[in-house]
Amino acid sequence: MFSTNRISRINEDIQREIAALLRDVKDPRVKQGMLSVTAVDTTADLQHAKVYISVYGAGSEKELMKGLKSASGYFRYEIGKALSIRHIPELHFVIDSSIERGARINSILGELPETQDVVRESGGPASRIIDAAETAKWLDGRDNFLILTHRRPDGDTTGCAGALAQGLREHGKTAFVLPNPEITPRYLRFIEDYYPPAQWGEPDYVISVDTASLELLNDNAGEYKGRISLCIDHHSSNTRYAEQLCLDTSCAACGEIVYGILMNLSGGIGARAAEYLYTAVATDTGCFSYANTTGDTLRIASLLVESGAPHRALNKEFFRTKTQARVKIESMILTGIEYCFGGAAAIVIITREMMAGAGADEDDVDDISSLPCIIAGVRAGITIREMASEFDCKGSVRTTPGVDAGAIAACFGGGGHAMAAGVTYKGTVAEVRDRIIEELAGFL
Ligand SMILES: [Mn+2]
Repeated sequence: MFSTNRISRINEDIQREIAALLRDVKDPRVKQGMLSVTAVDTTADLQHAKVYISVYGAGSEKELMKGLKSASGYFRYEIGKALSIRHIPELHFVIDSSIERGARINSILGELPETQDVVRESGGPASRIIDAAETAKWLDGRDNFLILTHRRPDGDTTGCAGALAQGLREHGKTAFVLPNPEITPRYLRFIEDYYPPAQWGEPDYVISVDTASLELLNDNAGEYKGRISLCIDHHSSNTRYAEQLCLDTSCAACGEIVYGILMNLSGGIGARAAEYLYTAVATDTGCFSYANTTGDTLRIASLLVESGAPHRALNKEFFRTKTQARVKIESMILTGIEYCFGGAAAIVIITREMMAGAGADEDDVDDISSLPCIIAGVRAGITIREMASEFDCKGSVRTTPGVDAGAIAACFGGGGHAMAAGVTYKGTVAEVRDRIIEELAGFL
């Protein structure tokens, strides 16, 4: 017989292993919906283990159980390789319908990083890391929320904010989105219906979405910066400024995390929130074509479509439609493209003069930094953009696997993901270009 401590460690190990292995199972019966392993209960003699599975999304639980049963030999074999226990218990899968139980352990969205011993950007101790189920529980017990979006708002931050506000309202809560002064017409409709009325008082809880650090918030969010209760994010560069952080860096879009939270909160998602989240996920993945797209991304997108997201119209609107100004600026960019390192890097520059010449606004250059990476052989695509003045530049780094965009950006004090990162630079576009080429030499 094993001690309770030892058994609970074994339970955790088995749970973690099965959660990871589930991603590799190809059986379509197991692939339906979103699965999470909420708990494992192993008998003291190690003969049997109950594995509690929670499932979101359509599909037959009966078929799922059959699929899991047929995969259990594979699970036991892999667990045997990973864990040093002399007997691998027989696995018995049980559907766990209790959200309470799910709240205790893993989210559907995988393992969360350990809380690091850091001081929060806002001054307090490091954020407490919570998963989607815990986040839902936290929201469920509170009310009167204000949601913040980031500077230069994109489809992910606005889609998440709108969906969260909508989902919270459908759940009987009061929720608003702080007006974003930099919002463009492209994404306005996702948040403007949730702007607080003039007579609204103070929020009780402030939430930020898709926002890695406090400096990414607009000035009008200033009064809330020191009191953000919850941050929902997928950036590994998150500075842990909020009291609680629901972070999953394996997600291509923050929208995937918000989906998990709303499913935990209400067990379903309405058509409006589905539309917003589909946009969030689609725009952060270049319509599911960037390398950040995972099976989970596609599964969530499919569940969002089933919940009423008008994917055809959204894909047409966001990916198959270009303004004349966009076509013009793209043609200017492509004409001026510069190759370095034998074509492994492509650098494009967008000056204010080019923007004016094309008659382009912010919406017209949305996600333009993905452009240099469409060229064959390019492993690092750099877009340098002149911003408010000629000494005020923004660089975007997009890379293919194996070249760390975040590390390149870090040379300039910037940050982001492994394949997409950004920097701001005080200097001219020509200076940034020279410095980036210097730094790139170490990466290509
Ligand atoms: Mn995002």
